[in-house]
Amino acid sequence: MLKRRTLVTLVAGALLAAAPAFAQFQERTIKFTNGVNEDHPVGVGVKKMQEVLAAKTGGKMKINAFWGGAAGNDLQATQALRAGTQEMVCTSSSPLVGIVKELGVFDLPFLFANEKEADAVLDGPAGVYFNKKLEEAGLVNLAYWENGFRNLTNSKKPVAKVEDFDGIKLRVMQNNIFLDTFRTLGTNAVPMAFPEVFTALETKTIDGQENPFVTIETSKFNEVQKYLSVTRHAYTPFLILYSKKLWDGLSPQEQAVLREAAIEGQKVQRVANRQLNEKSLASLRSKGMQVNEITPAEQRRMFDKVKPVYDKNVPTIGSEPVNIVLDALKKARGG
Ligand code: TK8
Repeated sequence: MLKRRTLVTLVAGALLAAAPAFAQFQERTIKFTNGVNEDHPVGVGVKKMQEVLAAKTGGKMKINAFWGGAAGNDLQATQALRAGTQEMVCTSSSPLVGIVKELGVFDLPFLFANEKEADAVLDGPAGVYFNKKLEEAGLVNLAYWENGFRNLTNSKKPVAKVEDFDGIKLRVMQNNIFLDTFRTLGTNAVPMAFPEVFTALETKTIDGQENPFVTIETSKFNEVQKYLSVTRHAYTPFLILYSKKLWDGLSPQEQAVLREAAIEGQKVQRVANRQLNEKSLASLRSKGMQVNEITPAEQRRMFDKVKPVYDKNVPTIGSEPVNIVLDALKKARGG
């Protein structure tokens, strides 16, 4: 039997031994904002990040997450990161083209065919290339997460073929390539930040919008949208950004643990998103949305119609990022 004093000494010794393990970490509360709601798989990824941080920093580093655009839109948040007044944001790449023009590649219509291609591009040298561009703009990208393939919804009419886009007043992200694409397809496209979309749809200021199934469902757009068309016209990745200004003030251990947490988060987030994708489509149907599948032939017609968008926008994006992505795609397609 251990004497009481021995036990106390042992426990105290263990505590002392444990303390230096977390000495490289400071008490930090990291502000993280995004536009989707917490039941989006981004919530699964953030929860994972919180768990990793709790375990690896002895609870010293914490993420305080704001959902549903409650703390402003993603572009404002990204500017706050650059200014060093906010730590983190999860944002689509598209609203950031005014900051990093090279990201416009991801807005080119019908670029990726499936998630496998997206992963191959983003997790390879192309992903590293964009991370470098982001860093030059004051943004550290910890990982690429997934929003998914974007699909059209509207409250006006079923859209099954190219001609049906005509006359729909459509919200697009704050992004010239999306504007160009959807104007070319015949819609009256207007740029708008994500947190304003639900109300604009509800008040019929706009007829439609485009987002992946999971985002449509978790943002409840089905409550104000009748028609869903499976267009899969773009895959615009989520970026998990950290303010470079604030990043540079972190210890190497803090930086390493944040990167690790974002990659652990990526794994579970992508899995959750992909599992939910088809379920969300079924669920949107059962909640009353009328779904139009787009035939491959019709998707081809859409692609032919928006081809001029490539010619017009590639010079602005730059041939370097476009070629890097096209090369990565070629490899992914086994060519
Ligand atoms: C969420 C946005 C959104 C995006 C958009 O913050 O704006 O339509 O697809 O999912 O990043």
